[in-house]
Amino acid sequence: MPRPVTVFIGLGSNLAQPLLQIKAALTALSKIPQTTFIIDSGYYSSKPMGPQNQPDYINAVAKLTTSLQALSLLDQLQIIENKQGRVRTQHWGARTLDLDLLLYGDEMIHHPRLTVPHPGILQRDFVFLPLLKLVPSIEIPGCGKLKTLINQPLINNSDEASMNYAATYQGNL
Ligand code: A4P
Ligand code: MG
Repeated sequence: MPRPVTVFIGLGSNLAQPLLQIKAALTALSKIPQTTFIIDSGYYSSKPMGPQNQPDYINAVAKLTTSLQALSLLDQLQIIENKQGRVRTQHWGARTLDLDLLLYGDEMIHHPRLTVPHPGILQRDFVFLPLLKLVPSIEIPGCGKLKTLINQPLINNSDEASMNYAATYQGNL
């Protein structure tokens, strides 16, 4: 059995009772084979990134350890998304559940199905705020300390980052 790897999953929902969707997804994450649920960040509300004619989001980040390979973990995440009624329509459009593999140990993965670290981490406050809440000193492989990176003006001037999604901590609802 390979040594467990610490991973972080980003959760997002803005349809069909988003808070319940996120709660159900956290329960489902805790049942993934060869995987242990460690902690979640609590819930954050945020304005939509992408098309604005969609409801606000609930976001969270979960920390797990797993003995699954990264692609097998992605398979499990997609099974959970599909079970919770995810239909892929518009890019960045409304969804019942989005599960992103943010970090897989200290690995950098470039695969047609999987890019890790997730390329949106630094630009999305609804991802980096919960991540920093869980691990204030967290490092992004290939980049450096997250806390330092999000304060660099170059990164925060990119198109996506020029929007502030105003992620707001809602506690453990
Ligand atoms: N894929 C590659 N790398 C990864 C990864 N690290 N984790 C591939 C998960 N999947 C990864 O994803 C498309 C494909 O990406 C997958 O099949 C997988 O093989 P998708 O979720 O089907 O496609 P998408 O939703 O059109 O794109 P994407 O990039 O996943 O959307 P995002 O970036 O996740 O953004 N606004 C707020 N406030 N909060 C949100 O959570 N989320 C989105 C979706 C838009 N606006 C939002 C939020
Ligand atoms: Mg996604």
